[in-house]
Amino acid sequence: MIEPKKRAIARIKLEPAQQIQLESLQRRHFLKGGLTVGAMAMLTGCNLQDGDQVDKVLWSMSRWNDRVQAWLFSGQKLAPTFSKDQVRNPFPFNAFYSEDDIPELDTADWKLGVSGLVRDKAPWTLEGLRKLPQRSDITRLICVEGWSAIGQWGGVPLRTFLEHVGADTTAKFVGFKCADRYYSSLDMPTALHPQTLLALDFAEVALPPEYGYPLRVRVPTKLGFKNPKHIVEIVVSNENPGGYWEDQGYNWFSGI
Ligand SMILES: Nc1nc2c(c(=O)[nH]1)N[C@H]1C(S)=C(S)[C@@H](COP(=O)(O)O)O[C@H]1N2
Ligand SMILES: [Mo]
Repeated sequence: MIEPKKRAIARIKLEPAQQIQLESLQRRHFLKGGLTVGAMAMLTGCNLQDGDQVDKVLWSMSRWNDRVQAWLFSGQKLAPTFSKDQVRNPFPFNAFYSEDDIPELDTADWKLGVSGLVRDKAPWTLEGLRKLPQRSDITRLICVEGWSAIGQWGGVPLRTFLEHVGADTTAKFVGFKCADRYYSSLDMPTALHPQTLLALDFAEVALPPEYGYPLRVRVPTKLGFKNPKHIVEIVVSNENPGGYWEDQGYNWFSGI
């Protein structure tokens, strides 16, 4: 049995004065068009290294109304990209368990299941995914636990994949199930966003186990917990599939 580790964010308590300050900051940025990953960098100081502060902002952000944020979301806005020399090495590992419990998946057995509102439900192999058009972006992953890091992820744009399997792209959600009991989901506009990838590579080589071998979602317009690793199934649905952290009170939308 994998022991979940403690989440720093659950322990955050704000002083009343801090609460008021944060709320007014949020209101300002909210009215400008929603809290973007970029605006969050501003709110939390430029390097996003101060765990405490990031936690406070994000925890307050979690109480925001998902529906209002979805309404503000354009589906088009691009996340900032960086240069190769800005990539963090080694990249931080994070999961609800420690590094000792990273699932080790066997390439030979691995298949990606496809279910829900799609024309073609045949499972996919790694080889099949490699044959689809690929894309690579250098972007920042931001975790609610108070760290962020720049990395390079490459793979199949989720949009390309959804088109290939004949997904109903008027459906509301795309859900992901992982080999480690983790799960998450995206709204359809985010699933179709050009930078949202089914990532096969990190730093131009196949994803190592700690970063989600053999396949993960990389969505730079969302927070880290919406980037599921070790995915084994994709479901297209009009019912919100939720997520591991989302179902424990984290803001479902969590992004721009
Ligand atoms: N399968 C799985 N995916 C997961 C998680 C997890 O526990 N299991 N943790 C999420 C969280 S909270 C973060 S911040 C990122 C961390 O990705 P990294 O290990 O590549 O830095 O993975 C996300 N995807
Ligand atoms: Mo995270």
